[in-house]
Amino acid sequence: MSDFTVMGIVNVTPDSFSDGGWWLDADAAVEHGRVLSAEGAGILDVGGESTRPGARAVDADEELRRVLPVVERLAADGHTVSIDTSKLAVAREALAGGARYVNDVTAFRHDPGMAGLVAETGCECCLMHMRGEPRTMQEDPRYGDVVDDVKAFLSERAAFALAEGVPQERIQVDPGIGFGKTTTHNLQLLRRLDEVVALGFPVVLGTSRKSFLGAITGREAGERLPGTIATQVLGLERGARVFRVHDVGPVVQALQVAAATLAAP
Ligand code: HH2
Repeated sequence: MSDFTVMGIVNVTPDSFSDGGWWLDADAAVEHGRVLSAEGAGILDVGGESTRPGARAVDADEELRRVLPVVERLAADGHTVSIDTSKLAVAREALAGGARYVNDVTAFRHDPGMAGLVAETGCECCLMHMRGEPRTMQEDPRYGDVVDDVKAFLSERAAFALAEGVPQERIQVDPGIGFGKTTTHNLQLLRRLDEVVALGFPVVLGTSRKSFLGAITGREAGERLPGTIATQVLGLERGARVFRVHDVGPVVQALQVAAATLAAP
């Protein structure tokens, strides 16, 4: 009931929404990953392309140039490294370089061959819900019932991964907070996260510093840690298992206390 893993975010990008450019240099990114690990991150999620609303796409060569040295060095240190990419070529090189987890925000839609690669290499994967693509996803997002629609999408994507040979226990799912959703959609997904958990796959939750927290509190991205913690604790209580965050130390502490409370006799 109380097990959780914190996934620390290592953005090797010039334009990520809250820390773009901070860790673009490989040495800085590796050092940042080591710090997040020391703070309690069980997985380090290395990404070389921003997916913020309106973000510009990056080609595979540029993405690899950014992430590969960072993946290789963190993996060589013994950290569990996830590659945050939707490109087959990037995932392939990152796995060869020691990554053990593929975090694909397109849930294998951008590159269906990704499922076969995950099956072949025996790594784990996260399938995330997104409406449309980052460039346009925030243009008037609409759903029938957002929770039902996200569940149907994730079920279909998980069935695809299973059919391609990825074993059930290596699949995790993510409702994709902030990806083609209004503030109300994000809050409905959080409030009813237990329904996503009921699909039977470990649920990954990524709320860290996101704009719906700013819409509620009026705070800038760098000031959204308290709001982030509120959502992560609620997510734990509803059964989420992996928490993707920028501020690892404070979130680990909050989740330790929340987990101990939930486990109290
Ligand atoms: N959110 C972001 C990127 N990748 N992956 C998963 N599984 N879930 C998420 O919620 C998620 C994700 C966006 O956050 P960040 O990496 O900080 O920003 P950017 O995409 O601008 O680099």
